[in-house]
Amino acid sequence: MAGGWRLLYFSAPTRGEQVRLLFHAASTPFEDVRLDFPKGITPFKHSVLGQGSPLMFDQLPAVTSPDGTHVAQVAACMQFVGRSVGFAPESPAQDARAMALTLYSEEIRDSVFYKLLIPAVICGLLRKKFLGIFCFLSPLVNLYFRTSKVRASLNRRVRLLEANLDHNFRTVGSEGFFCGAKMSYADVALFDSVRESLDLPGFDPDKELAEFPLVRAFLQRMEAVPELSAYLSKRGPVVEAIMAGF
Ligand SMILES: N[C@@H](CCC(=O)N[C@@H](CS)C(=O)NCC(=O)O)C(=O)O
Repeated sequence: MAGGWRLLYFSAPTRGEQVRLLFHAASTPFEDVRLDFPKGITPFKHSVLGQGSPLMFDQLPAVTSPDGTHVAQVAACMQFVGRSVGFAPESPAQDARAMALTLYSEEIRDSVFYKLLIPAVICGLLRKKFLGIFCFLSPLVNLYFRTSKVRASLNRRVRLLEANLDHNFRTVGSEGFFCGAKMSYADVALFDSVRESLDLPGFDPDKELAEFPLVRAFLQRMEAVPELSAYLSKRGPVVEAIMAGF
């Protein structure tokens, strides 16, 4: 492939969405290849393309750079794009922090976001497909997926993020970002995973963030970035964006 950047990911604004946000934040044009879940990935797998597959591990997201380099694993995609478009700390030590924060963002995604998204989509389907007849099953779905326990687990993670924002302020003197003085790929990753988790049913973001003023201010600052707000307001809330596909 020659030319520009390309992102392969499912249409749903889930794990790979942070890469889209990063391209938007950096005002970097990219080919946003949106695949249907779950079959859209098949034509790109090794079983079909052999060594020509752009998917290192037959998973999405996958990024291809203008010189044809393919990168997999979302944290590596974020670092690769971030370093290429000027959204990465310059020092190796700060870049290691950015990577650590991006991996932690993925822990939030796996242990909170996806765990709440699945029951939210099931409840949404019960409402949409069955005209609300089976809505009475929603509390059972939430019980089965232990959603209140999962929601409670976000608190201790956000507390650690608050401590990391405070650390960056004390060491670098930068107010507002996680790593160094400028916005980096780690900020975009955490903005995505925390914002979208808090947007899922059952959370009251104001209440959840009441004891974390730095995280709250961080989310507000990121939301005000014109390139991000333009994209996000067009896209809409995550559950609605996913439900639109059913
Ligand atoms: N650790 C990987 C996880 C990738 C992953 O689980 N991707 C899912 C979509 S979010 C996928 O490709 N599923 C389809 C499949 O495995 O066929 C990463 O960080 O990118």
